[in-house]
Amino acid sequence: MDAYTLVIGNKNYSSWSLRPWLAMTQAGIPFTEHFVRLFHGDWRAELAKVSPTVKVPVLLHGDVAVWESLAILDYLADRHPDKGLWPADDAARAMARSAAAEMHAGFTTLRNLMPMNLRRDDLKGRGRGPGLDKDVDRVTALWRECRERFGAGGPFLFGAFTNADAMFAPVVTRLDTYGVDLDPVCAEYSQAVLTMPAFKQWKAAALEEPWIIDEDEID
Ligand SMILES: N[C@@H](CCC(=O)N[C@@H](CS)C(=O)NCC(=O)O)C(=O)O
Repeated sequence: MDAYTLVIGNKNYSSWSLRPWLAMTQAGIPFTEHFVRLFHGDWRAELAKVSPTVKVPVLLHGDVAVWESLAILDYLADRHPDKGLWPADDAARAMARSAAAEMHAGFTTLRNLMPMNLRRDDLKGRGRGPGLDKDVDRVTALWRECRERFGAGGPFLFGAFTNADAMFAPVVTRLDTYGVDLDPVCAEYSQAVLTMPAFKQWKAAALEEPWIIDEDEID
């Protein structure tokens, strides 16, 4: 079997890179990490050699390149059906995939006003602006619905960890970093993500990174 290489950007900032990295690490799917330091030196030229969009993440697998975080998660779920990356139950899987697609395509205001920054602990109460409440209300309602309908088997949206949690993990960090008050169900869910060993491993590496990027540059 060909080995996987996951091309990622700076762990402090690259919310899209976090998604497949977290899923692969949590699922125990081995991969080699190919780090590209974003917005430094010839990073675009380096990235252009492996990424059709000149963005991260990209999964390289033999002569296959998979880009877009959600497509990478789907590719992994297809190739590793034993890992439960999507819920087995049809209704749960439909909702998990819808929620993941909604995340991939949306929550733009939240993403713009609250860029991921795992190192900063001085941003509580910041990042507010027009349209934020609508995004926060929607994402928290969605998390509550997933938990209430399908979460009985564990602490994640669909009980056990799935790709849906990988997609929302950066939002969990943003609401935490910017000090958004959460209802008990969402607070408990957030803690489940923030304390999972794979996330802690990513965050520890992010805290070691010395580089500072203008957050307006990155999504
Ligand atoms: N829709 C893409 C978004 C990828 C993306 O925007 N990645 C950012 C880093 S988090 C990036 O590569 N930015 C570099 C640039 O836009 O030039 C995905 O889901 O993977």
